[in-house]
Amino acid sequence: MTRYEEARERYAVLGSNTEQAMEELAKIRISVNCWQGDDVKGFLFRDRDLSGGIQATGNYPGAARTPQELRQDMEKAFSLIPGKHKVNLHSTYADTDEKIDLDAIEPRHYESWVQWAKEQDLGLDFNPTCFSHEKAESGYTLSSADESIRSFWVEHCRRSRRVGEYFGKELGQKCVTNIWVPDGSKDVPVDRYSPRLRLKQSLDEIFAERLDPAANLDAVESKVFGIGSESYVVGSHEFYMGYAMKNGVAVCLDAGHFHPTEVISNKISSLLLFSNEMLLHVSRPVRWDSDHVVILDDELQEIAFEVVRNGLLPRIHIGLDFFDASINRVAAWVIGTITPPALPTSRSLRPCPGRPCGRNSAAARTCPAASAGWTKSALTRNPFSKAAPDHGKEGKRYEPYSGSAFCARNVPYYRQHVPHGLG
Ligand code: RNT
Ligand code: ZN
Repeated sequence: MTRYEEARERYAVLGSNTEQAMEELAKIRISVNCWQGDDVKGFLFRDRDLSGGIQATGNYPGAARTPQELRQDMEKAFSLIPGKHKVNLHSTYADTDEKIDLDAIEPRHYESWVQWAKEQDLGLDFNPTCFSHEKAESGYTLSSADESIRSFWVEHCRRSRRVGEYFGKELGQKCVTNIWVPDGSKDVPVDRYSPRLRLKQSLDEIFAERLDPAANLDAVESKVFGIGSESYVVGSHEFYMGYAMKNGVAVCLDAGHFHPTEVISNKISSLLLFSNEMLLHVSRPVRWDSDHVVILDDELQEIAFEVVRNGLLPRIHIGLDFFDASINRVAAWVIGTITPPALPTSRSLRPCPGRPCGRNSAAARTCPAASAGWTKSALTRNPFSKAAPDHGKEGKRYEPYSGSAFCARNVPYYRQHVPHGLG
């Protein structure tokens, strides 16, 4: 009897059908964020720094520099991730030689992405990019008091929705077009009301055009604070909750966008009583909205319990949102999508299943020498390493990077440099 068959029997005793569970699992398309591959730079404005109060820290080599490199890196990541998924694009990832600004984007600037998605059997999601741009320098975009700035971003978002609809129609899978704006202020503002009024007006203008709901789902993403917007964020949770409920758009809950002890797992069951669909940005805040690579921690399990136990899977769009430039970016995608239990938390700490190098087993992360090479980072710590002495032997099945993201030359996989063109 294989270990799986044994597990299947034991689960059956508890009333769980593992075959059925895996069938359900195979239907879930996770929207993998393209921006992990190049530190949120995009291709339209390569020389502009990331702004908007978000940061990709680290200087690990190998960030993608072109759409071709990014796609190649994502193909590598998807080759290590079971299932069929989606890719989440920002508008700045347009693949074009034209010098266009964000108020001029059109579906044709994303044709190569659609072509690639068709070839790879992937879906696509989309995001207007209201940051890293000279017109976002004041810290206000859709809520700007400067009409020329506000209308620029309205136009950008209107066009973004059309790109989303184009994706949905071309690929026969609904595209989620998610709006997040960084608008807010570092210190206590005199007037909290007017920017929110303007944001509401901008959203009304953006959503005025009716698009095919089978091809595009609009979502709006709130935040409690960002770097430089510590005291006031225009698009707060209450703002977007109210807007979404009244106007029939979806709410996006990002796990890193709430107070440190506030969890999104406890919001899903309320939100979906009043809204048909929602978007999750599965992220991992570490003390703040730090966008660490997702791991299977207690909150992620709790989110999954909420979604699955309440039968909400068909109404929830699961997207990833992390950008860690300090580790191997391909490995980051793999880790963040299959979410190995990397930390000894109360629920994820359990005896080693004895499945050497099994995918998605924490033990997989220590090959070939189970105890060698681990440093203090959370992603590197492995509570199981001593319990499974045969991991090293089994690990030899794996080639250095080109064969697997998990094992190479005693070096934890995410510390390896991945030059472009491998794989
Ligand atoms: C920022 C939001 C937003 C971005 C991406 C890049 O705080 O989480 O979703 O991370 O759009
Ligand atoms: Zn997000």
